[in-house]
Parts: sequence; C-alpha cells; structure tokens
Amino acid sequence: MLRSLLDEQQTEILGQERALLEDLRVILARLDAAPDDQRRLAHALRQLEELFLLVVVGEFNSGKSAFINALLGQPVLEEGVTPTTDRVHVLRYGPELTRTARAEDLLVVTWPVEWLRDINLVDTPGTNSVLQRHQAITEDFIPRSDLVLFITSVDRPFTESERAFLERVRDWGKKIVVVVNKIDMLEDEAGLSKVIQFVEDNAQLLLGMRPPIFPVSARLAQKAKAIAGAEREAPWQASRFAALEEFILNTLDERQRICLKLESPLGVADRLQIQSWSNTRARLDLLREDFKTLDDIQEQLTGYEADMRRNFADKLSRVDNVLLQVEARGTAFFDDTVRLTRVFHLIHTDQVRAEFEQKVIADAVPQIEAQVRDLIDWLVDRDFRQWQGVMTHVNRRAEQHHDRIVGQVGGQFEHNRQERLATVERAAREAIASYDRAKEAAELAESVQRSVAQIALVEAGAIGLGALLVAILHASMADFSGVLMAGAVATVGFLILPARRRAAKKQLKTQLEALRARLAEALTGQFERELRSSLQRIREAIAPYTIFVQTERDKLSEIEDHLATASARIQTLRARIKDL
Ligand SMILES: Nc1nc2c(ncn2[C@@H]2O[C@H](COP(=O)(O)OP(=O)(O)O)[C@@H](O)[C@H]2O)c(=O)[nH]1
Ligand SMILES: [Mg+2]
Repeated sequence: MLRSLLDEQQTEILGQERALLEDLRVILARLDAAPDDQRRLAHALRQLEELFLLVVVGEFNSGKSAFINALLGQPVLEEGVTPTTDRVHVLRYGPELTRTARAEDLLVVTWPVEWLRDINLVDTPGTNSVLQRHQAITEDFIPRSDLVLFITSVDRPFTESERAFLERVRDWGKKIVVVVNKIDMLEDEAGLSKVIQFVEDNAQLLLGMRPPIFPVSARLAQKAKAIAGAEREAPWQASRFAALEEFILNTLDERQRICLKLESPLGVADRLQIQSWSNTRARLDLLREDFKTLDDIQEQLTGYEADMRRNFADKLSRVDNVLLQVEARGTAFFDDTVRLTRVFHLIHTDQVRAEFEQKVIADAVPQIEAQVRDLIDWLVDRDFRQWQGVMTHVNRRAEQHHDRIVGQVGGQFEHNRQERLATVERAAREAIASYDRAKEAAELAESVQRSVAQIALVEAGAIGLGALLVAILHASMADFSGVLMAGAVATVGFLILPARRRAAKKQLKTQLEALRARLAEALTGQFERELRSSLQRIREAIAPYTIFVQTERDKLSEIEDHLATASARIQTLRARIKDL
C-alpha cells in the first residue's frame, strides 16, 4: 500500500531500509536476542507496508478517548473508567461503526471518516493502568507507531509514570507530539502559560528537544462540534482544538507521513542495534576475562611441565648416583681382591661372589627402589596438584561471574558459557574426588617395572622392581666370575693378574654404564608418557571451555563489525530521509 505512494528516491530508501532490517534480524538471531526484540524488528519490517499509525498515549484519565472523540466529532469511544476503555482500541476506516474484539485486550473500531483511510489511530488504556498487562500492550504499540501523541492534562501534567513512559518512547526513537488537555479547567491565561512552560521544560529535559505542544480542551471541542451555527464559535475558540486538528489532518500531509513512516523502523533498528552492541560488548568483556583464566591455566601447565622436567633430571641423577657408587665400590673391591696374596681365595667362586654382592652391590637395589618409589609418588602428587590448580582457577572464574555479570548478557550465550565452565569444573572435581594415590602409584610402579624389564630383556613376570634389579645385576655378575676365574688356577695366573683386574674393572664400568643408560631410558620414557598424559587429560578437560571462548570471541567480533556498519547505515538513511 505504501509503495504505490512513493517516488523513486523514497522507494530506493525503502529498499535499503529493508536490507538493513533484514541484516539486523540475522544479527539478533545470532545473538539469541530476546524473542520480544526479534519480534519487534520483524514487525518494524512489516510495518513499512502498513498504514500510518498514530498512537495516543498518556496517563489514565488524561483525556485520550475524549481527544479522539473530539477529533471524530462523535462519541465513538467510551470515556471515563469503564472496562472497555481498559483495552487498546485500534481505530480504522470502515463504512459504519463496528466494534470487534481481536484479543482479550484489543478492540478494533471502524468509523466512516475519510482521513481514517490514511491514518490508523490507537487509543491506549493509560500508562499507569492498574493492570500490568495493559501497560505491556501499550508498550508493544510504541515500537510500531509512526507518531506518538502524548496527552497530559493540566491538573497533573507530567506525572512520574508519564515521565518513565516517555523515556521509553524516546528510546524507540519515536517522534512525539504533546497535547496538554483540559485547559478549560484553568482560571486564566497566566495559569495556562505556567503549565505550558512546565511541560516544555520537562519535555526538553526528558527528550532533549522541543516537541510540538498543543494546549486544548477536548471537552469544549466535543461540545462545539455538537452545536450547529454561530453558537459553536465561542467554545470552539476556547477549545483551541483547531491548531491540533490542522496539524493532524493537514500539516501531517502525505509527504510528512511517508517520512515519518520511513523513519519509524530506523528508530527501532537503532535501539536494537545499540542494545545488541552493548550486549556484544558485555559478552566480549566476559570472554576477555575467560581468556585471562585460560591463559592463567596455560601458564600454570607450562610452569608445571618445566618444573617437572627439572625435578625429574634431579631425581634421575640420584638413581645414577646409586649406580656410580656401586662402580666405585666395585673398583675398590677388584683392587682389593684380585691380588697375588689372595689368589687362592679367588678359587672359591661362591665366596667371592657373595663378597661381591655384600660389598659392591650392597644396598644398591633397595636404594634404587626407594628412589623410584619417590619418583612415582612425586609424579602422582604433582598431577593431583595440577587438577587442584585448574579447579581453583575455574571456581574463581565462576564466582567472579556470579558477582558481576549475571543478567547482563543473558540468553543462550550465558547458558552455554556456564555449561562449559561447569563441565571443566566437573571434570576437575571428579579427577580430584576419584584420586586414589595408592592405586595410581601402584599402576605407575607396575608400568615402570614393565619398561625396565623390557629394556633389560628380562622376563618381568610378577617379581617386582627390586627382584628385577637383582636379576639384572646378577646377570652381570655371572660374567665377572668368568673373567676372574678363567685361568686363575693356571700356573702363570699371577702374571696376568693385573690385566685381569683391569679387565674386571673395565667390564664392571661398561656394564654399569649400560645399566644406567637402560634405567634412565626406561624411567625417562615412563616419565615423559606420564607427563604427557597428565597434561593431555587436563587440556582435554578444559577444551570445551577453550573452544567456546575462542569461537564465541570470533563470532562476536564479527557481529560487532556488522553492528558498527548497521549503525552507520541507520545514520545515513536518517539523513537522507530528512532531506527528502
Ligand atoms: N474538564 C475536562 N474534562 C475532560 C476533558 N477531556 C476529558 N475529560 C474528562 O476526563 C475523564 C477522562 O477522560 P478519558 O477520555 O476517558 O480519559 P482517558 O483515560 O485518557 O481515555 C472523563 O471523565 C472526561 O470527561 C477536558 O478537556 N476537560
Ligand atoms: Mg480512554
């Protein structure tokens, strides 16, 4: 309907507006904006096709219905407090008077007056209407209006509830015309001037601009219109209704109405754009701090990794040390044993071997065992503490969130975010609650034993690390007897004794070095696997949160850009409409 009235330029603006509103609709959907806002935007789009909508608002009893009746010249609407005036009335053109209830709170009234073919009028129940529900519908009509006629009465102009209501009208970017009704109640012109001044000041304060203000008496205007002939003139003059009627029916010509109509959805778009923008900002702020939390966790894990490696090197060197001591004792042993004076002693292989074990190997095995046990306990404990660290970070984040952010960003976003945070918290809590140090340590010990056995090419079975080490050391010892015994009884034995001694020492050194290397390899491999899986489990636990924070940030930054563009487009269109 509107399109047929438009010239080329207006049509072009209309097209741009549609595209803009459509883009905003997509953004609002991506932001999971409140359903009401999404609906309002959709309505703003549809509204471009509808008739010019003039919405009459104001406090209960200020004379809204009386004003419309005066405009129509007939008491079409009921005045005063009745159940029917407690509904929104939509006034349209119709060949005769009809009243049709559209919904519980909505009544459509038709009346045969020509100008209703161009303008639809809405009479609302009043801003401080006892029923909250009515207030809600009234406010629902505001975003849809093309012009808001705000009626206040001289006996109580600009009440608190009217102020609050006008602020909301302003937020939707609506054009407002102020009608000061019931001027017949005032004693003189001075009283009226005062009221007008008061209304003007308040409007300026509240709206930041001077809206057109019309002082009238709807009652006198009605009275005048009911009288024929010259009698009519006095009350008509006194009603001052002519200026207002002229404004609505004539000044508000087709071009102006089109401009207002084209401007109207821009107000809605602008408000929703600003709202979405601050919502996006709030979300991004929230995410920025989430990133900080994730960074902190990451930092903690990096520190953990470095610290673990450093400590492990130290622990490994202690195991090394035990074997180095074995070597030192072994050297001394050979120096002491493989001597001419003791050559016959060497014949007693079993005795030498027992001595070797007692003096050289000594308590190396329990020492190594103790070091490995210590290493395992340390690994298990550090892993546990990392979970506690993650838990602390996540909990702190969740608490911060509760204090400050609740309700600010809302919607599905907040729900999803909390969900991710809770998932991490749950994983950490479960990891901590189900932590069985003894079990973890036992499993790890078994694993260490397996890898030691594997590297030493010994059948591990269920013999335990100690037995395993004993077996490994024994395997080495068997060779020594060979080296020492072969030819020990030979006649020239004493001649070759120094060479034997050297050989034995060398072999002991070689074998211990090999053992140290094998043990180091086994323990390092085990340590690396443990550390990797510990880090990985933690990273996996925080992954949902990490992924959410990253994807949302990317998405929101993109939306932020779109909103900035939308804002610029709104300003451009507004300027163009002004110039029409
Ligand atoms: N004195 C005086 N009373 C008026 C005028 N306009 C309306 N009223 C009365 O104020 C009361 C409320 O009017 P109504 O139109 O129902 O107010 P609404 O609730 O805003 O629709 C009714 O009793 C009207 O008769 C006016 O210009 N002067
Ligand atoms: Mg009314």
